[in-house]
Amino acid sequence: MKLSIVLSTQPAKFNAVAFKGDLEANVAKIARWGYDGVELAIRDPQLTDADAIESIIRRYGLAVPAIGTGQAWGEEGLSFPDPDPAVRRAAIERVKSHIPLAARFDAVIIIGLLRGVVKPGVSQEQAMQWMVEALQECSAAAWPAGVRLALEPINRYETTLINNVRQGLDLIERVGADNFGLLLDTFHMNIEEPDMAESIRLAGDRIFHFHVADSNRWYPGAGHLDFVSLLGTLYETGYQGYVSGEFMPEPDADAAAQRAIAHLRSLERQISQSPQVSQSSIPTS
Ligand code: LER
Ligand code: MN
Repeated sequence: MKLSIVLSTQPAKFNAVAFKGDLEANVAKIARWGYDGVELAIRDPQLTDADAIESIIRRYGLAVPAIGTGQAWGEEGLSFPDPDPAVRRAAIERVKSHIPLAARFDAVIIIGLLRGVVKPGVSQEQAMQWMVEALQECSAAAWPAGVRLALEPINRYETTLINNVRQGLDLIERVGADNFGLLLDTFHMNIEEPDMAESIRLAGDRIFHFHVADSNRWYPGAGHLDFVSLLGTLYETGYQGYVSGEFMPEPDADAAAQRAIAHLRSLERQISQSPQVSQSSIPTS
């Protein structure tokens, strides 16, 4: 099982990112605890030193399976369905600006809250249309670099645009790009999916990335989700990617990260022995 954890490269308000601040110190700890990768949350690639980030991460032997873009919404208000065309354009250009770094690491670009919310005066259908057009443009720009984009269904309290897997699959149809898929997050799924395992099966080979948090958005093991069933079902789909921790820094970031990996590794044998999974279909670290 390949495990990663979300790490922010710049200060941000989003509270389910456990690690912020000194990049090298955080990368060193994450590697020492046994993670295989770090998922980078990057607000604006132009404000980061890609060579420096790459050299630190490679020095510690970690992979970067995904790059999160939501801080451009959280900190700057950029989004695909904004009524202001300049904001929509800036959101699209911001996603495109992640492509070179994503290509270096073979990382998926995450479209979480950057897809936005429906603002007053904009209809749901207009917002959807702008989002589809933006995703088509970004997927087309990423294709020559071999980069994939993953949209994350997010619970209803954060957006009305794509809350569940079924809507995500309909969106994939509308976007019509082979390098566009889904990121499933167990926290959002626990709120929105009638049957989480069934939704994982439904998403199947369109799952490009996977976030784990427990039912309370604390580290896996702190709530009541059944990770043996969920991850067993994930690997049953043929998923070979990373399982990435995105949870609250509770009781503190270090404890949460260590408890998460201890819990998930302790379940590995059970997951591989669950009826639907054969050992060979779980990617090894
Ligand atoms: C980001 O991955 C996420 O899960 C969202 O809750 C962001 O608000
Ligand atoms: Mn998430």
